[in-house]
Amino acid sequence: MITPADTLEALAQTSTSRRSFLRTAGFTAVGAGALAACGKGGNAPSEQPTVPVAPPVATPATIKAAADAMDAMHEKGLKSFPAKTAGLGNQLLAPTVVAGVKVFDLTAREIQWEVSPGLLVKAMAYNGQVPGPQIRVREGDRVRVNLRNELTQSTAIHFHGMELPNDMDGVPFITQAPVKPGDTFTYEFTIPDGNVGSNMYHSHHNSATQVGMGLLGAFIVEPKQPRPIEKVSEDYVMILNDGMQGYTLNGKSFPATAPLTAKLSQKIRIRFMNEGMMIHPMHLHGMHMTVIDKDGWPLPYPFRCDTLNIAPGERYDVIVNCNNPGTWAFHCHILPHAESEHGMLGMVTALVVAK
Ligand SMILES: [Cu+2]
Repeated sequence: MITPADTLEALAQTSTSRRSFLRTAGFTAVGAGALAACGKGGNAPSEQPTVPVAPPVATPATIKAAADAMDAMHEKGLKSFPAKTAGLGNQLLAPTVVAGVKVFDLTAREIQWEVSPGLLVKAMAYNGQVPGPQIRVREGDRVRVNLRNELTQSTAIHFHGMELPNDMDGVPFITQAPVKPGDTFTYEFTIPDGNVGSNMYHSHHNSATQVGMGLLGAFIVEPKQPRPIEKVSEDYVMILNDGMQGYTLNGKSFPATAPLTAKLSQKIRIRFMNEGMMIHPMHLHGMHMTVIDKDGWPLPYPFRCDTLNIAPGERYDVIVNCNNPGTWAFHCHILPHAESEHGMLGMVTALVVAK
């Protein structure tokens, strides 16, 4: 696991070890834009750009040249945002309704996933998506999830935050046998009253690898009676992850992350979900967030903040009153998760409030 301390140390190393760090962390600072700034393409280690440094005897001209070269890399990265990549995760999965039961079919298999432009990583995915398809059900629904395992290892699904009968909890050797490669397992349950809000589903088997590689998704339960504060123009899900694919928001690293958009005065909801192994303090510029739910449970006293620390497994629901027009940076404030000398990377996106 890469810690922030490791990250800082790695960044302080020679360019050779920095290249290796960038590769293993799946860092995407060196996206197409940054590479283009150096007149190079691709992700081969030998093609990483060199960070400009002023020579030992610096003159105003060499200092300016080094600063200009670094700034050009930052500008290229930002100008390429939002960058196009193949594949989009967290797509709403419509159920088939069979005798009143909402049925969802999930197939787990290994795929290649484009996490940022040109950077293909090994992934384990439900239905070919990272994160897996978004499942949305309603309080009181009868739900069936058919899991087909096309991986080369066993797996299982845990419905994180749901208070289900024990045999539906999805933990191999505690509540069920592992679902072997080639096998199918069916989960079926009724959504308990009051167990609503932003929950998740993910593998609970070899999970540091399987969840890190993409076997996760949003499991959202809509309440029978929404609160007035839940009336919003847009309902965004932001799933954080930090495994072998690098620092990602909804399976993509900057500049391939998707911006959040709103019109002036609209209210939006953001459902933060941390599926990673590190904390991520998410910071919004220009406007505050009002935190209404923790782990799907309404807070008796919603509170305001601009930086919200989200620990592994946690979910927070926030409302943003988009009353400040402009393009606002929105990023993890553990800075190596968001920026390097090459420019912005990883857990960075923007909230765009149109006039
Ligand atoms: Cu972070």
